[in-house]
Amino acid sequence: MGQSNVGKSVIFNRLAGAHVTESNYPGTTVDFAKGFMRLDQENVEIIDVPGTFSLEAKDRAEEVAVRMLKEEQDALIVCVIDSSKIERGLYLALEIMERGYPMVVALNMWDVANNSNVKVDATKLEQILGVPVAPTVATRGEGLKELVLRMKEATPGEIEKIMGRVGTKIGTHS
Ligand SMILES: Nc1nc2c(ncn2[C@@H]2O[C@H](COP(=O)(O)OP(=O)(O)OP(=O)(O)O)[C@@H](O)[C@H]2O)c(=O)[nH]1
Ligand SMILES: [Mg+2]
Repeated sequence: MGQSNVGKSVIFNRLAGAHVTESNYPGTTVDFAKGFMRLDQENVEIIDVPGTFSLEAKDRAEEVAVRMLKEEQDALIVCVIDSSKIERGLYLALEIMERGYPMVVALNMWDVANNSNVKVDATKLEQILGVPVAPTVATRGEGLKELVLRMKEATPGEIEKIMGRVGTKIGTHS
């Protein structure tokens, strides 16, 4: 899951490879696509959904994503965030964690962030969120192996703890 245009379909196509039942080409996704990938010697189903800003769907494409999340109660969520606009993606990430889904974050567009003045500290973000965070450049396939490896460590984020950590930081005056 993730906002629009962050690279979800590119990641989906790369992970599912030849095992895609219906493909979502890069470009705005309005429906979902399913495929399979190998994880721990098992074939697991993966689903590509349209982008959504939040879990309060504002249009039909967003509704597809939100409905899919509700239907797939035992899903592991890969939350894809555009590293160059990280604060926008965090809102959805927190919402997903609040619902109790195990999650990993793909900090995609890592190349774009690195070519700009945005400096993202993936390790720090991982410490704050308490879920695995992997930088990726989906179009070049970079970081995807690591992303898949980190999926095994995904546990539901403990939202109260995160709020505590965020709160501590916000509340600190120098
Ligand atoms: N530079 C760069 N471009 C990327 C990267 N990942 C994806 N893109 C490009 O970003 C655009 C959007 O990718 P999509 O995979 O369609 O994005 P999406 O999140 O599925 O978009 P929606 O389905 O509309 O929500 C495409 O032109 C991709 O080629 C990346 O890591 N770096
Ligand atoms: Mg898409």
